[in-house]
Amino acid sequence: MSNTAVSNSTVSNSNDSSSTHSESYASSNADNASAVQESNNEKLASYEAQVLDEINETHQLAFITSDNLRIPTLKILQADGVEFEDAMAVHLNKDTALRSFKTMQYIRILDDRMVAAQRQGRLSFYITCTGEEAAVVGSAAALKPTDMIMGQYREQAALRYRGFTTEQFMGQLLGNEMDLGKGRQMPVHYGSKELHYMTISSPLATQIPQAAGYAYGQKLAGKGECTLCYFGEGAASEGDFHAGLNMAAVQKTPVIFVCRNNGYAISTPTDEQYKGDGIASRGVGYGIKTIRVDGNDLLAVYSATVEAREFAVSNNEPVLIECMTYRLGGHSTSDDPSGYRGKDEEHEWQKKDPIHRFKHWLLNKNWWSEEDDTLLLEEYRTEVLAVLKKIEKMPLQPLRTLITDVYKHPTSQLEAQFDELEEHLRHYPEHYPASAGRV
Ligand SMILES: Cc1ncc(C[n+]2csc(CCOP(=O)(O)OP(=O)(O)O)c2C)c(N)n1
Ligand SMILES: [Mg+2]
Repeated sequence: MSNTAVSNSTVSNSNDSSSTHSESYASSNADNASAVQESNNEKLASYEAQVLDEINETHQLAFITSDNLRIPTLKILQADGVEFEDAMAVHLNKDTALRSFKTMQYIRILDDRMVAAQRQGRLSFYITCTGEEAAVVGSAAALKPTDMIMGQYREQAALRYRGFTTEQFMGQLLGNEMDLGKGRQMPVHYGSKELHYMTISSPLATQIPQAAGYAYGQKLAGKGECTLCYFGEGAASEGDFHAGLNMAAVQKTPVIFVCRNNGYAISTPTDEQYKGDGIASRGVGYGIKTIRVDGNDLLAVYSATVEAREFAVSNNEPVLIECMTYRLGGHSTSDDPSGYRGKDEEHEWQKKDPIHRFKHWLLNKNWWSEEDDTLLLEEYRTEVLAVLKKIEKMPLQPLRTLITDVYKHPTSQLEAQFDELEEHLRHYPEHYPASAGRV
């Protein structure tokens, strides 16, 4: 296979400013996938031989460029939901396939409705997973339920896959008495001890070294569990990304790093974020087993994560999966993408919708029908709207939860501050109507 094919498949991650994330990504196809892999393996082998093997010295001056390492993208499903002819065999059973599909459909509806609720002033803030559902659900579905998940903030679909309820989502979004986090966090900072989903903290990339450390604990515990850590390609510019990957590699900890490369960090496109071959090439740099997959192809993401999990747990080693995808919505409800990207680009990616693609695969297998789909969507829409109406009437958390459950007993300083707070609210009730009424 020619080098052109190799570089075309990954050129979006190169410094070629003439190509966009979407154009270049589309040009990859599975006809050349195995040849690309072969060619890539050869290159890797020769790269290792030349550079990594100390015995193999060179006496000719030669720099290594990013062309020496072009990582292909694993694709199994075409945009119409038909598997590529030469695609690897996929082992996804019907139950997991349907649960994954329903989770994606549910999250799409939840996201749409919550954005609408924010526009109506019923929520203060929201972040959607729209367009990235397969990257999140495909990876979460490959885990054991007791594996830890550490997310960034756009992975609510993984939490739903594990059974987070509509009441729990909305309790958190409204910070009311249904909220497991007791109203202490901004909306979308979900967490569930029961579902092994670490509470989100939005300072970027902090979850990455934490995941390396948590997985180190799992290795010591020896129960065959691992941690899956999500982050965006923008977060991979943080120092914590490098510290976390290096630590996981050196300490040999069973952590699966899943980068959602969705083309943007708020308004910053990937070609202003990095110059090398995406995020995957960095995994190789840290000595981590790495793969790049089509993040809009649930079968590719699932298959890669199954293998990654098996490898991580059997060898106590990290794995990096880079999912090439696209953030179809705004960064958050505070963002308007029309200021920094065109509609044409969005339309191109709408054609690659991960839900549409997987649905057609299910229809072709006769595991799903259009009637099933209509009923399911109607059921979810009704549920989401009914639960929102119910949950938004619930009272907020008692004010005192601000200081309880932090230390075993509130410290005298916290008690003194709380007294001051109550005093303040009594003085200025007009500025704090919701809280003051309950002091
Ligand atoms: C340490 C830190 N710096 C900056 C921010 C502001 N911020 C929030 S999200 C974001 C972009 C992250 O992009 P990416 O990691 O690609 O994730 P995506 O939103 O695309 O899923 C930035 C800069 C932050 N939360 N934390
Ligand atoms: Mg991003």
